[in-house]
Amino acid sequence: MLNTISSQRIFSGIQPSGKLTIANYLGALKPFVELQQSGAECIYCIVDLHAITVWQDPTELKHSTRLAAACFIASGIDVNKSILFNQSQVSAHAELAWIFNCVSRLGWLGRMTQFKEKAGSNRENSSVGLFVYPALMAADILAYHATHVPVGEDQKQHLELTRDIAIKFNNDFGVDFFPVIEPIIEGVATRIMSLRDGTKKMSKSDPSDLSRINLTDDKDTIVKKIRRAKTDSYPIPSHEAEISNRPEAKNLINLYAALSDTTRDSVMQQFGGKGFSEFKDQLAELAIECVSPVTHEVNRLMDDNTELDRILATGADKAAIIARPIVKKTYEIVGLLSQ
Ligand code: AQP
Repeated sequence: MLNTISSQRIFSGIQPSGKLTIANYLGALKPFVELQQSGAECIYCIVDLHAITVWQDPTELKHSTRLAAACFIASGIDVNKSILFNQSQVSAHAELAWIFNCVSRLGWLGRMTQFKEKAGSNRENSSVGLFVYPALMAADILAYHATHVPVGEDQKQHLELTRDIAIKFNNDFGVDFFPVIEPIIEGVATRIMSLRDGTKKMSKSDPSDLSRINLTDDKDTIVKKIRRAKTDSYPIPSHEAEISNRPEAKNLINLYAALSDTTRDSVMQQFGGKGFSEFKDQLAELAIECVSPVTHEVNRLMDDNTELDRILATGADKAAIIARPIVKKTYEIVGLLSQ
């Protein structure tokens, strides 16, 4: 798919809700770079307004936003080819989100599994922002009339909602204004799981640092985390049929396949029947090979906050030029008087 969409407009984002992980790299940043290389017009956003749907320490949030920007650039996003900015600097996102809050139905939002997972048993005490998160995500994408959105598997339901919102808006107002977007969810890295629990996705906000590999982890930390990754007491599976009830084994095999650009089958052919110890050492080596150059560059970029802030502000100016007329036209369609 990647090579057939060079004439399209790509939008995607990452929350600065912690340190970016190897799952964010494999599931998002790496495909973002491939899309940039395909020649498509790419708009990448650090979605800080999404991050504050759960509590963020203000000083930490600023740091995490710059860190995320550094991770994008260190992973290969070229700010002269792609637009990179943080969401709160472009008011179109919040403005369009309000319109979409009025288009979305309570029932649609109530069915979102991410809300149910994040709100957990404390639903009554979760923020309204967390509930309407998917309407803001629809605004992020549709403010640019983006056509394609690369994401990991966890965002699939939100993208279906973006399609529903675009269709309902167009029907309600009798227009053909918002595009019905196509998700791009490809490869073995679309759902990397926690190193401590193969049934939970790897998340930058997981309370356990051992559950994930951060893009800022040093070599020793990566080795330690992979050695301590949960496995079972059986040998490595040799066939697809043997992994269905072994989430931790499946996850490490997936991670190996993603890092070595190969398939799960070929990893199982190489290691099937062996113990996890040698496999984990080789997996740690691959993870270090992937993460170390990024970490090195991130550290260099984080030495100059002024330059990172300048890059984000320049990106925001470019993004606003695209989004402003789309919001203006939306207001006109809805019947809001504006200059
Ligand atoms: N485990 C994952 N495997 C593959 N892709 C993943 N992504 C996230 N986790 C995985 C992809 O990374 C992009 C950015 O995600 P996000 O920051 O917007 O929010 P998220 O999906 O909720 O990611 P996290 O790391 O789990 O953040 P927190 O802990 O704050 O909720 C998306 O494309 C996502 O699919």
